[in-house]
Amino acid sequence: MRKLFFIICWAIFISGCNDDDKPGYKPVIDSIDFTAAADSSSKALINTFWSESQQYFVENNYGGTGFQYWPQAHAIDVVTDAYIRTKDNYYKAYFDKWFNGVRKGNGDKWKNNFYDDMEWIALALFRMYKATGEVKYKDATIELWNFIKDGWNEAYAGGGIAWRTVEPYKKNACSNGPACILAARLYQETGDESYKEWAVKIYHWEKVTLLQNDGAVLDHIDGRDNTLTNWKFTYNHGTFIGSAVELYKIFGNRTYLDDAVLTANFTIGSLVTNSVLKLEGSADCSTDNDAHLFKGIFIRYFSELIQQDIDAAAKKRYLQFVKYNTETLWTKGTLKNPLLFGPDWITKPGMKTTLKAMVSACMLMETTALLKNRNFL
Ligand code: 7K2
Repeated sequence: MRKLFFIICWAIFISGCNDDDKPGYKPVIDSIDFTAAADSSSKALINTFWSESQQYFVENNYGGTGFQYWPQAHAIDVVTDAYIRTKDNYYKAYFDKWFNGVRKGNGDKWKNNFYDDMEWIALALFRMYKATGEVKYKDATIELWNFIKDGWNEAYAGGGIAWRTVEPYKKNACSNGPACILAARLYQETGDESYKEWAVKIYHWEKVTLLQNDGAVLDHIDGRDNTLTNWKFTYNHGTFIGSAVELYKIFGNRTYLDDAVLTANFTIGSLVTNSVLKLEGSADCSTDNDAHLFKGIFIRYFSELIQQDIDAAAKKRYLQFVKYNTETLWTKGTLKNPLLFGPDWITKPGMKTTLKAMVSACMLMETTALLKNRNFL
């Protein structure tokens, strides 16, 4: 009898351990308070990088006070994450200041020569609108959308939104994925069919042109001779996943989820170092580097996929991946006093870091707290 009892206990223990034996699974620890970690990360972002006199986030923590448009979007996205999660007016208080400071920093207008930059800002404004109901954020989103859609042309590469106004032939993943997400969200908000048509058109162009059979999303195509540049950055995979998720929400067609899962599998299998999203750009923070922001963008849209009705085993593996990345960042890649993140989630930064590196890691911390709050973790 006693023996039988032990056999049953052993069988239960073994079945509980099973998943950890599969490739891609890592044993995890449960000691981190993800909510507290996200609170301190988002507050450190604000305390270290927000300029109260300029009303925007400065570029680094070692004296660079310059303005760059696109990281502003991702920095306020972290504040929006924190506000949605906590409903704390401390975070909300930054929205209006940011709205004024960023428009001013961009030359007293929202328009910019980079289509991708306008898209990031528009996505951030739209989230601010959804979180607060403040109509001026929505109006600015639509103002930006009207510039963004002018970036589409069929003279080169059969379609797609150009990366920037002066090169109508260069069509990049970073100027199409976010545009599709934006159009799809504006359709869901307004019911205006033209947004839906844009979202579908952009998605299919990106799928046919930049998506590979293994799920990789190539960086761009030059429509003058249709050469593809095969750089594979995490953020481009993230925004393709995000656009597939938005279209799935609209149409309920599982092909979109299948596309997203393929690209998610490619990213977590190939764009990693020991199961942690890899360092993109240089390890050095003494010069600015756009690539330092990429991983957090992937995580934002990857987490949207996790929250859909996908295969249970994939969902479990994805959650494990997010958790392992967060644990690694927090235990190995974080300077705790003062709280700073660098561009490599496996390595502690020195005292110098950039807004882009900081924001990217903060997105991971906020995402993990959100998944925890929603009982996914
Ligand atoms: O070639 C583009 C883009 O396709 C590529 O992924 C990156 C790699 O470089 C340029 S774009 C540089 C930044 C400009 N605007 C905002 C960001 O989306 C973009 O990374 O570094």
